[in-house]
Amino acid sequence: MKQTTLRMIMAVFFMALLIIHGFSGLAETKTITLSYANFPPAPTFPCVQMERWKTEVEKRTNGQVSINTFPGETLLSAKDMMDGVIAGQADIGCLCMAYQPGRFIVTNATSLPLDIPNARIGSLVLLDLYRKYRPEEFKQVKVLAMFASAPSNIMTRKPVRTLEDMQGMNIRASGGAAELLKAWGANLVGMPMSDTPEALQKGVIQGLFSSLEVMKDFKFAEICSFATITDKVIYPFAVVMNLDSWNALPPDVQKVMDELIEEQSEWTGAYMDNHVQEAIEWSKQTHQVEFIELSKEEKARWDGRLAPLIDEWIKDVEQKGFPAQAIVNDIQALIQKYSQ
Ligand code: 3IO
Repeated sequence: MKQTTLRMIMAVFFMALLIIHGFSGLAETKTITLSYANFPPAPTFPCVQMERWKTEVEKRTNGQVSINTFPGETLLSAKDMMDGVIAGQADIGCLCMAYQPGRFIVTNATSLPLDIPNARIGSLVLLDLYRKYRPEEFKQVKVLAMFASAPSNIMTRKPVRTLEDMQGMNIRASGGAAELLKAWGANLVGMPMSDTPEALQKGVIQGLFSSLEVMKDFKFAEICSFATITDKVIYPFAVVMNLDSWNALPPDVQKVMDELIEEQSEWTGAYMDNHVQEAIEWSKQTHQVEFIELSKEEKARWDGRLAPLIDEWIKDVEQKGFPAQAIVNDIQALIQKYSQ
């Protein structure tokens, strides 16, 4: 009798174990699906980093999370990205902060002519700056990564060898980069990168000011036979997530994404720097693009035009109530830190 009772208790115990295990198994297999919106086409670097992040998250969560990516403004457009993510039209979105300079004042300070040497350092500087200041405009989202393009160069249909060559030319840029073009005397045309291929094709613009990998990724080398090397100013990007979507994630998934923030930012910068080199070679080989180096005297003239920009920015932004001088000092110190 005692034996039987013991066996029964054991049997009930093991059945309970099986049921509990079965349920937790079910919970594990229930996948979380997230949408991730992006503005440029799939082959470009913001989308390459998006696919890399998707792969890493899916792998590191053992398939618990599944990401659906939407490149090329198929879910949200370049300028709607931040508001679209806040409103929950996408769970995650990748945006270029230079397209809304007044909205992202602190992070866009990385687009001042402070000579960030490459995209890897730019990305690390930008992420640190964000983490130090935690600007108000990010309070409604979770930041998943920040990264920078490589320093910008002028890509044009006609050669630009002197400041005079650029006068009267319509050249496209956004944010901080646009201020440089104005200082050099070009006709600035402001628009997101996603609108640039059509504007170039139609002749609305005769060139653009951005990082050189676009010569290959957007095939701009087919139209722009010349690139003038300035190596000035990056464009800052952010990957943001809807706060409700973030708060609904289990802690282990949040941990995976948190641990990816810095790694993803640095990975993207390093990818960009390598890809620029590849695109330069491709543009020379495939489309005989001429890369123009400014003479020493000419470069001094170009740099001279930029000299007032930082002080003007500090004055303007101090008036808006930001610690502008401290922000500039921090960026310079961070460039030093990551250049060692
Ligand atoms: C950029 C934006 C989208 C796709 C590729 C890109 N390479 C550099 C940028 C920087 C940028 O946002 C811009 O508008 O030049």
